[in-house]
Amino acid sequence: MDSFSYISNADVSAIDQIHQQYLQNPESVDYGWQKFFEGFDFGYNQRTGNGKSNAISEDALKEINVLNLIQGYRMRGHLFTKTNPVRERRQYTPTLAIESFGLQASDLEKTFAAGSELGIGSAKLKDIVAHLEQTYCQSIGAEYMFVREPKKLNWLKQKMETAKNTPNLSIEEKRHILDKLNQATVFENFLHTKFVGQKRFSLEGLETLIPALDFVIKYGADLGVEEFVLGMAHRGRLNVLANILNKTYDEIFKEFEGKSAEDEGIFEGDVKYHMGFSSQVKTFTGKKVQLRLSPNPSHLEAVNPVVKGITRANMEYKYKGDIDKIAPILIHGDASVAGQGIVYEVLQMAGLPAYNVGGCIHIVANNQIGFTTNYTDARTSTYCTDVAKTTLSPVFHVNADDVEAVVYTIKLAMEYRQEFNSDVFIDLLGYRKYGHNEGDEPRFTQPVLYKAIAAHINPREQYNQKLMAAGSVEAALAKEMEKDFRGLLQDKLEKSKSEKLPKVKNFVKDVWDGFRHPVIEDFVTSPDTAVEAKNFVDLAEKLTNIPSDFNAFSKIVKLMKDRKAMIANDNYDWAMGELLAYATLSNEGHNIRMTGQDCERGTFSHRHAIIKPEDSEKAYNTFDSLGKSKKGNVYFHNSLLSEYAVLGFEYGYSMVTPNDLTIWEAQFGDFANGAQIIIDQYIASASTKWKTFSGLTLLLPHGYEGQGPEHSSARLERFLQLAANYNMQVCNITTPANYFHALRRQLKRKDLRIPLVVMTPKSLLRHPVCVSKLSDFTEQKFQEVIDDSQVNVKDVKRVLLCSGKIYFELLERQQTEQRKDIAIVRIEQLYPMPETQLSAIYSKYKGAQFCWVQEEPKNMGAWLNLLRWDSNLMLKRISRESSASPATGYSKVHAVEQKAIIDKAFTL
Ligand SMILES: Cc1ncc(C[n+]2csc(CCOP(=O)(O)OP(=O)(O)O)c2C)c(N)n1
Repeated sequence: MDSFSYISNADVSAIDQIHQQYLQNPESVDYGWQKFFEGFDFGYNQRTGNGKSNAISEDALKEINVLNLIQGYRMRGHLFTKTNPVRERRQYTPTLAIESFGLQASDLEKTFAAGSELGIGSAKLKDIVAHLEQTYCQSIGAEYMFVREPKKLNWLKQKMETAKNTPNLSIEEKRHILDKLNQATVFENFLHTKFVGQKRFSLEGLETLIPALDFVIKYGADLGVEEFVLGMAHRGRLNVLANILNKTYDEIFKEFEGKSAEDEGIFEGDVKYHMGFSSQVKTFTGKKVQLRLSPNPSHLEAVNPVVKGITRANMEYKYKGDIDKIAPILIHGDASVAGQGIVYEVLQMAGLPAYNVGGCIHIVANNQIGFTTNYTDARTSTYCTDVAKTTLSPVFHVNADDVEAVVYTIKLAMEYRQEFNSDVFIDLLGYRKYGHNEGDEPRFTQPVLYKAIAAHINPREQYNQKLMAAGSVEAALAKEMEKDFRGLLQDKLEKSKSEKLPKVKNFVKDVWDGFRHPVIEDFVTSPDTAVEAKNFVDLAEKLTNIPSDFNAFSKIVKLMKDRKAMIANDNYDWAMGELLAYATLSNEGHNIRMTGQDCERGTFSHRHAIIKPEDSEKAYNTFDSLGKSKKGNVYFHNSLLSEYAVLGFEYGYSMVTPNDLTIWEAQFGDFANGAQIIIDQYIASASTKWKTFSGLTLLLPHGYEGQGPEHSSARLERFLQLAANYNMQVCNITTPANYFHALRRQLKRKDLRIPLVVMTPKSLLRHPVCVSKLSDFTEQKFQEVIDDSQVNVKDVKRVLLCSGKIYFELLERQQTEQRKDIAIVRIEQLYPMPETQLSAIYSKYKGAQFCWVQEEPKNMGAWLNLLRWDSNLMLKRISRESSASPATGYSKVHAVEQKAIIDKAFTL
């Protein structure tokens, strides 16, 4: 299809029709037409003195052409900008020449009412074109006409066309920009000469990122932002740390010298361009702003949901829900923003009630290359930012050499974010002066581009020349700035040689003050998590009440009745154990947040935390029945169909909420594999790499019930393989009360928070034996190991050690065969291994044979990990044989395999 259609070819009668429609109801035609006919009627009436117009002359039609020209610039002007500092842009057709719109050079001097559409009133065509060229085709390319909400669209149009997208900065601001550019440039150059060949992922070619950030913080502060949470990858990170977050230069130099931090314990650190940092800075106009740069792994874009989660949690609690006081800034690479699916997942979250953070400022540090890969191999889309269109977020492509345009655009973006609380993108188009890192030779792969780059003057020099030419600064100023700053860096370098690195600080230290890394002693016994019986029952009663004016669905009425019966009969099921953990924690003032696919009801229909009346979709949170007993918020949110972004978000949320319980539930446990990056890079290793803490809880349905390969295993083995340094707790729990205590324990360790991974049940949710008594909740605490209370030690010849759901199958056989010679002992926590409790079991059943029974194949489940603990255990394994797939897809085969395991366990 031709990419464009022109009014000059339009059917006049069709326009007439629109005109007639407009005369009847102006609102019924498009906004552009409304504007046109307003002008047209006005002109016509002026000429004829007549109130009515019925026909359109050729002359008047040209007004439509001009209007269409204006629309053309708005829609496609970004294709014809001067935004690429080092390359010719691709050629797009048709162009925006007036001829493309049915206009000729002879029309240039004619006056058109359509000029009022631009806010300049009736104007000559040549002035209209100049206005459009200045607005849409210089250093800023605006993509925004896809924005559907008229309010946003008109706001953007009006802002850009009034200012002609032309910066208007004071001398003071200009000097400040020069100063920031000077810092950015000299800092890189200094590192380049002092630490030759060391990787730093230089910002050179995109130095204007530094004034851009400096000004977004300033403008943000002017508009009420008190805190920014930033996420970015390697490129330019050191420069941002030094020149935006004010990490001291000597600290950075020490890191270059390879000095380790004065740290004890299990902290292992990370390379300097992954570490997080936070500081309070003052804008150059004197306003205080809190900045936090989240640590990030090498996995590009993984930090995005984490930043959003941190922002959301602080927005909710620190800023009492004021969406305008805290804002996230994500800095992307051009290759990664186009290539990584997590970017899309995170964008899709932006407007959802569970994840909204009031809009994010996305900046793409676009150096037009990904490692050695050209954009032609890196994406199909025209721009690397095209994903922004999925959520109709405006995008501004800016020439990174034009620092004033960059500053102007960042201001516009910041204002847009505050005005509409939605996402906005800035594509900062520069280049990369060196290779991917400083040791890389870029001419292997981009010989032509790098010739152009070698001859290119850096943005600071360009700006300096521009200011000098305009008489805004004296010739000596830039030189002085450079000399002074170089001198300062040299001093800091000298200083850095003498001392060790100070202790690394958690980038949310203020939140985690008083918390520490775990040590072995922390796991000898679990903290007290029991609750008072009267309170427990009171909360249970309240939780099972349905408000009298709530027209509940009959099955919900029955469910609540059944739950009430559990209280009366003293046998609480899994759901009650779980919900009462939340109720009691809320009653003690803790907030609870659970998200996950379909978690409000629960995939297996066990939770029903949020219910709907029979005749409407209006949700009722059953925790509202707690009334005043609910002291902390209890939120359940069905998530979007994502694992990676959702888990990342919840991880980020938990990074700043040590006193709240944050939970992510996977639909089936193995779907967590879509979020493996978050599990590997954050949950398992963040505390040892970055000294950050989290008490995030993962609920992963797990158990072999003949449901096939995808729905049986939460891949317990992977979590156990990742487990070390007390980085997480991995549990496979068999009783509602123990689950209750495990959840409560998350907040009851005095000065520790550790992620908890629970293999949660499916069939056990309704298993008649999988119930707990009131006293289990009120007199117990978490039991890492549960011994067999039905056997006499002296009779026992074999001890079956097991974990999770298979216990109930073993128990059934033990009971049917009335076996007193076989004891079944449950290991409820598989990491940290409850060594003390297990030693007691070994001593107690000394002389008996110990077998490990698992339903997972030999190469999965806990087996291999058990060998890691004690190769002398001489444990005998009873399980499925090694298998490439977690489970059979045939339920009959499953039943045979399962029976074989139980048979073997009971055959001495
Ligand atoms: C998910 C992921 N895949 C691959 C890599 C390896 N890698 C590191 S940087 C890079 C190129 C990134 O290009 P871009 O996003 O344009 O950022 P730039 O380095 O050019 O600033 C690659 C492929 C990575 N870090 N993460």
